[in-house]
Amino acid sequence: MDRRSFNRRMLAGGAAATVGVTSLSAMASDSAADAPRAVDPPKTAPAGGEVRRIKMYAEKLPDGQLGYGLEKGKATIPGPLLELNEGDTLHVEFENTTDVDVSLHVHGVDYEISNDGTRHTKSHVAPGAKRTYTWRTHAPGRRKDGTWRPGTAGYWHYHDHVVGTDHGTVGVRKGLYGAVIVRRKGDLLPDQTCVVVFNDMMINNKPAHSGPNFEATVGDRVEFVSITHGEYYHTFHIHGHRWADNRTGLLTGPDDPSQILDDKITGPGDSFGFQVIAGEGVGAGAWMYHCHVQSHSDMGMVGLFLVKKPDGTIPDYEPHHPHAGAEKKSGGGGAGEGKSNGPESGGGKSGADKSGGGGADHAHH
Ligand SMILES: [Cu+2]
Repeated sequence: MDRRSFNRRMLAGGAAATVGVTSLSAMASDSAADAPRAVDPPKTAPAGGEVRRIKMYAEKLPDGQLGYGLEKGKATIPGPLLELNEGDTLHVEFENTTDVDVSLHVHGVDYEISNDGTRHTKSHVAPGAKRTYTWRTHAPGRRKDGTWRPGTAGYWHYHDHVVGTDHGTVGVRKGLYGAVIVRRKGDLLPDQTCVVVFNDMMINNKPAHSGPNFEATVGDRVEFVSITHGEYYHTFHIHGHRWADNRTGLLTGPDDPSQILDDKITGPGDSFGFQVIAGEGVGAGAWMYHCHVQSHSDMGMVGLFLVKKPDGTIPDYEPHHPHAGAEKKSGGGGAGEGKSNGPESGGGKSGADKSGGGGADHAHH
């Protein structure tokens, strides 16, 4: 993970306004390694056009769930985070190591029907077999008739479409899903990306009240991708941070009309994403994120965004006795079957869940 901009931008709220070019160059000549530099502009996405090839495996995890992985034996729930830039082409050499038919079906990007990952198009993969799925992306532009064609950029996702039923209902329930991010040239790149999948009454197929947690340091640019699967609607809410309700979650300037949110409703098949500056204006802390449907949060659809101070500490947070309200309650409402099935999933280390098994910190069942 690129930490170069580690806690620099935390100053943006206050000091940066008064730090002009002059004082910056003064600091530069001073070149003390620990001197705060207020403006390291974030890296941005390059123009697309690359042709990339990856291997992907569908695997049965030790606990009986299913996962996608980039290497054999390394499958996770969610599956690997796949990032593309508009114009890129991705060839996914897909191998099914499970004992049932599996597929890879993607949302948002361009593909020919033979790459649909559905049974009726015979684009699924038998046990032990391989297949290459090709996904393409494009930049926005004018069609010949003068109308505007949007680009592929967005927060998308992939999932199985054949395990259990012709809609992959069992495959998705057991963990065969992951995030796809397609960026425009110039989009700001985050320091890390956290993928949060509301799947029935679980988050990333973890047991209730066990996260996942995500760690960052104040000032980090952190990207969240929210995906919803299963039977229920959910609302994604995060404490202490807000985002813009548009494709990147960022305002493009003072006149950008996008609404600012800290809670967004999602239903099965939905995905969206955004970036925040960790702790901006509010500081370090164990900031809760959760589904805001009351019975769902009570039943454990909650995790922590652990924003550390530069010295690594988190105010008012004791990992083994979280104040995060994660104490077990006797599920109200009954608005769901509470399928908090299964033991710890294969990891949830998709792309960026840096906490690894951090959720275990407060896995009180
Ligand atoms: Cu919910």
